[in-house]
Amino acid sequence: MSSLLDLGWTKPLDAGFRALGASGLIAARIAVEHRRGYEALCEGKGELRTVSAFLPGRLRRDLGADGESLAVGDWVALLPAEKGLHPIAALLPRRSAFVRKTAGERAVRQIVAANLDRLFIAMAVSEDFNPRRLERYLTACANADVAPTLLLTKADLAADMDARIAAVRAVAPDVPCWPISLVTGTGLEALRASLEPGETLALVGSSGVGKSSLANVLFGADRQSVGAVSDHGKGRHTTTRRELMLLPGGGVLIDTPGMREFHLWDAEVSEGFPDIEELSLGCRFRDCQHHQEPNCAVQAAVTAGSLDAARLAAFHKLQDEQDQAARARREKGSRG
Ligand SMILES: Nc1nc2c(ncn2[C@@H]2O[C@H](COP(=O)(O)OP(=O)(O)OP(=O)(O)O)[C@@H](O)[C@H]2O)c(=O)[nH]1
Ligand SMILES: [Mg+2]
Ligand SMILES: [Zn+2]
Repeated sequence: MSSLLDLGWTKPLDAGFRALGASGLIAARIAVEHRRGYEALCEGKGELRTVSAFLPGRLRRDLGADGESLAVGDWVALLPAEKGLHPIAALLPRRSAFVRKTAGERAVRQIVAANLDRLFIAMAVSEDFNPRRLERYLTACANADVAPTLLLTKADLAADMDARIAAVRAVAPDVPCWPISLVTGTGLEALRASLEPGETLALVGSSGVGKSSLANVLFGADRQSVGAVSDHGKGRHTTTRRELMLLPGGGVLIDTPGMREFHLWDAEVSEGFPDIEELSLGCRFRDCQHHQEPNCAVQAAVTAGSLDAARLAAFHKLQDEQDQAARARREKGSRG
């Protein structure tokens, strides 16, 4: 028998739910977002069931006024169903939100998943492998207070796994990094053993790296469609929507569509670069940008060979992106 606890229900959520005061409300977790509504998981007769829900205009406007929207992983209070559809009465307090800026011209904040405990960043050891992209994901994690775990997928295709791991360690010395292969079974036992009941996990990464294949292994069933070819990556996405599903041992996993690019939304870049942050304590100027300033400890580390110049360049690039985005937001704001 499954309950809200398996979905990640907590004491603070319970308190938030009770504080709403109204009777007849149903606690539920958003599992899928459709064009016109949502699927939510809730308790019914001692079991978990899926119900359809919609966001009434008033609540949508209230959330929108705070720059918010509803996302997969959110906890909500539902009203009793009207013609099979539950109106959403309230959004319960969010513990965390993993966000990105959508790709393309129209830059908007997109919540990839809400109320996460851990984020599995799936990166294949093959062509997909890219430490610079990893830095972006890790910076977003640090800003969202979500613990990252790197899954080096398709480990069976690695020509030199030690070199891959060394490249990861250079940008993420403290992040758990697990080689995973569905072909040889590498890493699966440890991954399963790490799952905690009631924990909320999400799988993110490029298209075709094996997220849904891995999700199916963890679900112990073919819940998610899987790409037919082993390395598509040419803009074809097999998974087209985010979906939260219950794991056999309790806890939930959110599978997500592959992301072609990962752009940060309103992030503090230094949080993703603790090594540079620490070095900068030795810079002469408090507000040193680590370019040409005199007595810059960060530049000194590059000269001494203890900090990779490419990593500092990546740091500067992300910071420029964030500065530009902040300017654009201010201009948009002042234009109304
Ligand atoms: N060699 C190898 N192939 C794998 C492994 N895991 C998955 N694949 C293959 O990779 C392809 C893509 O897998 P998916 O699980 O659909 O990838 P995805 O990350 O969910 O892709 P999107 O849904 O498009 O984001 C499939 O053909 C899988 O069989 C692995 O460990 N080794
Ligand atoms: Mg998929
Ligand atoms: Zn400096």
